[in-house]
Amino acid sequence: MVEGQVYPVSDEWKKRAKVDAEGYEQLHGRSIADPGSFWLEQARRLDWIKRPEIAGDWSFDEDDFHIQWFADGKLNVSANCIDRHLKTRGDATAIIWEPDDPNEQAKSFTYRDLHREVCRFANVLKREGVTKGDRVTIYMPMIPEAAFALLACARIGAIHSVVFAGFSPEAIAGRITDCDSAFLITADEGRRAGRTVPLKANVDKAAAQARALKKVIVVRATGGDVAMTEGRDIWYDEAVRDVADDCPAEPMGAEDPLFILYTSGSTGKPKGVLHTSGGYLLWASFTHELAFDYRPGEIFWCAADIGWITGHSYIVYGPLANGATTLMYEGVPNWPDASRIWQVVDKHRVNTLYTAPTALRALMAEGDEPVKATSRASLRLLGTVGEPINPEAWRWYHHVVGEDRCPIIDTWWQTETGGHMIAPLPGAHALKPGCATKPMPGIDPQIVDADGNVLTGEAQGNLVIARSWPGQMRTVWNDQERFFQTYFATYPGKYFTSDGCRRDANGDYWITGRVDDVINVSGHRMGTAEIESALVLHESVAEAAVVGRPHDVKGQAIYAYVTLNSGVESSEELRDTLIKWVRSEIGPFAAPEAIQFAPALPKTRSGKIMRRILRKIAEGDTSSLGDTSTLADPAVVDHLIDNRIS
Ligand code: 6R9
Repeated sequence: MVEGQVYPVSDEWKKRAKVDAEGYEQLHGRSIADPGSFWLEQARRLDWIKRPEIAGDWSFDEDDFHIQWFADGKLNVSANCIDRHLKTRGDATAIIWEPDDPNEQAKSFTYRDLHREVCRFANVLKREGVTKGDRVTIYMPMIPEAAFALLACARIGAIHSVVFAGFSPEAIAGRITDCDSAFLITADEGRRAGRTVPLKANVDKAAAQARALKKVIVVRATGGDVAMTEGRDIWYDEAVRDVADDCPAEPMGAEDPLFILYTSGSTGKPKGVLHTSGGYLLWASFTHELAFDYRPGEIFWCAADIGWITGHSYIVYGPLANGATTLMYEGVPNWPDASRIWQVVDKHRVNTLYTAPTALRALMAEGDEPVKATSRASLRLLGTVGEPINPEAWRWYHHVVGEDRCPIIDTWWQTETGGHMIAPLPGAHALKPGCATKPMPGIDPQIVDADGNVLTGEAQGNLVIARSWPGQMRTVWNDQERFFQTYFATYPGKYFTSDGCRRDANGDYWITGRVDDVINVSGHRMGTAEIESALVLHESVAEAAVVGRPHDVKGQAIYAYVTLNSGVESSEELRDTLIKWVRSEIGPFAAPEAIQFAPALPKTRSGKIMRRILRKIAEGDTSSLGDTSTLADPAVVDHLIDNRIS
């Protein structure tokens, strides 16, 4: 990594930014010295039905473990994202929607339009029997109705659980069952890069396994032909015809659940991360305004999918809470050609673009011409999220895309954290390619060694957060014990992020990547254990071990070692079958790039698979396998090296 390269805050940004270096020091200082009054003051950015008088009430200690924020406050999240803007910004654009196909018409919705659409959606949900506290699964393409559906749930106090539209029927069924969701919202089909995705057909397959499911609401998106099950499925466009345009917003406790979002961890089963109403919305709004220096009237484009936390916090909740204009894009950055993302920037005069390093690497591979063919004059700020950004991609983004005039906000955070945790503020922090720089106000990061000793000054180790913040997840759905064990047992009294981190001499934080068995493929977070579980479900497979290896565009690619049941012969055909199997068990993005058949896996004498060795072999770095003396059978390793897939 090139060190020492620093991009100071420009004079222009020093002048125009809401928070400068001194302002940041003050904000952060106060947030740590007096969190109670700091957060009660910040709480004023929301519209409360009952204003809270207590801020954080939490303890990470096992015998008194609890996390609450603004617990005596009452509000409604959808009213905060819509109704309160009607008086001053009713005719301002809330959502711009850009379709997959550039020849189709874009759409836009003012805050007043959004109010009507969300109220009508909420009234349909109510009529179908959805009530406060019910779980509603949302399996939607990137169409405006996806945002309406989230906000409609929030309006009536239902808990949404969005399942990314790339997930398979098996994955949907597992998530429906885990949170006992009787309702599901989907579309006939999705569209991406000119292809259709059979969403309703996937839901039908999932429904066969998910007995909790009672009602399916289907939005007509493509007009494609789909089967409807009498008594269970209804068309949204028919249901919405005769509902009222207004729907009162349900008063909710600040700690009432807002949504569940499933995410991968180091064990097999995805965890239902639960976020609540007041703290989450405050955090989404606060971080969106600060990190992106957001001002009314600006066009904000978060090019993520609503199926991930980034879409929840920075397409829907953060921008709309701030009265922003948020752009929602149905397609992919490089279709029909490598200029598309920049054409969309020009077409809608986007001011801030927030995307993932993997997308930038894919675009960078197409050269500078597709970028230079566009103007991009509207851009003033760029952001990245999802994985560490390599300095080469960072510099390309800065120099070619932003023409050296737009700061890059490299935001480190997680599904669990609700919003940005470590990120530069554009008017306050000098930028370094690949560095997330400084903690947001309220965030108290520490670097610890394996024994939990807190390291000071320049240091490298595991990243923990020493105190709660409003956007912190509150529990794993239905599994408080797992919540505690996963995040608070490793380093008592602290939230363990599972990321490695280095702090440099300036006190800037550099995220080095996961220290658990979670891999990041094109910004999709996956547990290796999840892919292994899927592989061993196949009748031919006895055992599987999955690791990530570096990939130029995707960041990491999936490399699987598979031991077959006795009597089963390995073949190219079986390899293809297993790749298809994983696609159908989890989703296309989880398909291994390489499957190596292995008669045995390297294990310790106590039977633990030595993943460190498997990782090295997959990377082709076999000269430094480290200590193999604890292996039960060292000969296994030679066989693996000889049969490595390059
Ligand atoms: C928001 C999101 C979380 C994991 C996280 C870390 C990695 C995210 C990063 C980053 C380095 C950044 N990560 N942003 N690593 N620099 N700016 O991505 O949530 O899908 O839960 O993934 O992603 O490893 O632990 P999620």
